Amino acid sequence: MKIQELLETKLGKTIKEASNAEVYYALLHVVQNMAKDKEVPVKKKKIYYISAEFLIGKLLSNNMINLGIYDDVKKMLAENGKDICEIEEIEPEPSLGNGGLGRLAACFLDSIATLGLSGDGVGLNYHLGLFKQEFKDELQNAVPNPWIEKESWLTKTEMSYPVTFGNLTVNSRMYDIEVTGYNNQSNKLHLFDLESVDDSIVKEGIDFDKEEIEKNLTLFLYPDDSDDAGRLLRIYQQYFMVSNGAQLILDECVARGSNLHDLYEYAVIQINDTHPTMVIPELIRLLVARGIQMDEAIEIVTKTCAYTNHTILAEALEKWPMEYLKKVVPQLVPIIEILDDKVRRKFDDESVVIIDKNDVVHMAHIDIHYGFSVNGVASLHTEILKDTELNAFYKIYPEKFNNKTNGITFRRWLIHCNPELTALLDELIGTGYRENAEELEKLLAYKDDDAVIEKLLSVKGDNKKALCDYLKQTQNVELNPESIFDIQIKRLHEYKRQQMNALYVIHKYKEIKAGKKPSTPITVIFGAKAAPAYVIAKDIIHLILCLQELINNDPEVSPYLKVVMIENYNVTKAEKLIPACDISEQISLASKEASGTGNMKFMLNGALTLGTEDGANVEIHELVGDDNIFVFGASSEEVIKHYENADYVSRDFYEKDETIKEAVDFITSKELLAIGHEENLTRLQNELLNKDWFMTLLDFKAYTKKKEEALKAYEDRKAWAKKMIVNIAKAGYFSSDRTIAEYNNDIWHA
Ligand code: NBG
Repeated sequence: MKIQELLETKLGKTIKEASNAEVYYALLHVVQNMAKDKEVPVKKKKIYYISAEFLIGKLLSNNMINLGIYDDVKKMLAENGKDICEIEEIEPEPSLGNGGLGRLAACFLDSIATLGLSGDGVGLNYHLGLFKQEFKDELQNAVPNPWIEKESWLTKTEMSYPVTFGNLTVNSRMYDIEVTGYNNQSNKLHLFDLESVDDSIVKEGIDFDKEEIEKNLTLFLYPDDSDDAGRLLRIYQQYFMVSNGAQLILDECVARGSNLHDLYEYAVIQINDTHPTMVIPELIRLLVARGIQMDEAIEIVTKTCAYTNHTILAEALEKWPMEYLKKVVPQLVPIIEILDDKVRRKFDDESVVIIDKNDVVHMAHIDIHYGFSVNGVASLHTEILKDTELNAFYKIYPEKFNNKTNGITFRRWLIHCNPELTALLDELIGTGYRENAEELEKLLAYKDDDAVIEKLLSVKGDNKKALCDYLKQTQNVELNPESIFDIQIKRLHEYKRQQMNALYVIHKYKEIKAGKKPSTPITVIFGAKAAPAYVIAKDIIHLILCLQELINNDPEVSPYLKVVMIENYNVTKAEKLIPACDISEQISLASKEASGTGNMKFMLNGALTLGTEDGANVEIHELVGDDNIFVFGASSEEVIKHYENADYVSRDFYEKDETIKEAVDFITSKELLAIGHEENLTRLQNELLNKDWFMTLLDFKAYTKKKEEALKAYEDRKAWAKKMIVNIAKAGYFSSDRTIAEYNNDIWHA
């Protein structure tokens, strides 16, 4: 049957007669069934990607692109008076992730299916998601983000497993989401849930009783962990995820013919950061329960599990007090003790133990000793792991360490989000790049073609206009599409240094006030959620919102400079912002951003990077060459030395430099205090002056200088467009299809 007929049968009326919402739900149903028909037949080995986050974004268009029906459906809908973009708007965005780690997991599932590999995701079905960000009184407000509707991409399955926490046993429910591959088969994302979860226990904002495990277990991703109950809840969630995952994996492998002694020939488990680490002792426990000797069980599991590290920030390397584990997962405690004992017998080095002398369990250490692979997510990051952060482990297991530079799926981050650029590429270099991303290099042949340059600039201009319309509609801000769009969108963290960008905005504001006007107006766009318990991060948002209020309402300044903080930044908004960007802000303190993936999305969409030599920026720099990127700031070696010698004193920079002093002082100026709160602004200023752990003031001068250079370069439109071409052409390396092919060749062998 043709899609129109399928839809109309489902609708019970013609498409013309149906509302946009009715068409959306009918399409969802039809597309879901098409995906189910295409599941990858499992041969022997299957990949299990376990992750606390899957930031999958809206699925309708993505699935239609992957199934190869998008263009036809769009046309058919248009013939029936329906606009596909309006239908997309109906879909709620699943709130199952937080940032780069979760979006990476989503891109990886797409690429695993696209490469025709058999591989499923395993995670949790958070009812209220991370949280929804609202701005009120220039402050971030966190409220629940319910996203699950009666009809959705989730399919309730028959699968259920018992999971025991001390003297509480619960029975899970597994929900599945189809994961389509581009022109290929489909896999599944398995999300575990608990039927007793009850969102009515959420009272003020995102507060709820953290001790009612049966009601709160899968309410939120990363519930507040600033108290004991919150930290315990995180362990409950993690164990629930991995125990379900482990039971599912064992059942599936047995069904495929494994005798469990050969588990590693049937399954490979990729542990995405440390949240799923307990899958290791849990699998050992389950294997022993099924009659395998402890030593052999440990060996089997070690051959099955592989670990990806996504950060060197200490706060994110999880360590749980043994006391917590004894409360939540007493059955794992003896196993973790055996794992620790084995390590202690073999290595006389306190820095590699599992249970330290304070009785704290180091989750990453379990992964490294009892997994067969440890990978970082960009070259620089992996080198830092080997040389510094995990050096003691690298010395023991050099063969386990490997790099897998991150990637992004071009289906979502080009074909879907930037149809105009996609059409131009199709016209110029054919469609081969869609499956073989390296073919984007063919674009280099057009570097000196004036007609192509013209078209490329016009595509960018159209995308900027579309963003202006969207922001007018959604946030009621008036932007000038002729201005330079300078965008920084990512989670809010001091190491990512949104505060440095905000200081630049202050600097520019002061210049304009003093009569020095930029020749092309500048629009600085931010988008970021701050963890609700991260006080300084929320203060930075407050500063940006105050600047937005001050600057956009100052008739002397706003024709030349505007500031916009996107409310509730998410995947859907990223899809609108990235194609419209001119300057991509990637300004983390060198050594701190493991990779970054937004940097790759911007490059692919023809934005130029203004960045430090950090994470994957280093590889972008190598690919495009000095002339096509704006690089500044202290190197990772310098930064690491500053930390080692503890010799960075932010106040010295403040006192020695008039520009820095002016910008930092302005945070508590009468202009900003008239808009914002003294408490927040003062606290932020003090942090910069007395601590500045991520060395904002160290790089500030180099940053402003490089930014001015970029703004100047923008004026020569033709030269700028050539740089855009080089960036797009060289982005092929960052396809997640390349990353996944490497995971499969080097780690998974599926
Ligand atoms: C993030 C890093 C990013 C990286 C993504 C994906 C965590 C813990 N880490 O730099 O900060 O791009 O992981 O690897 O979210």
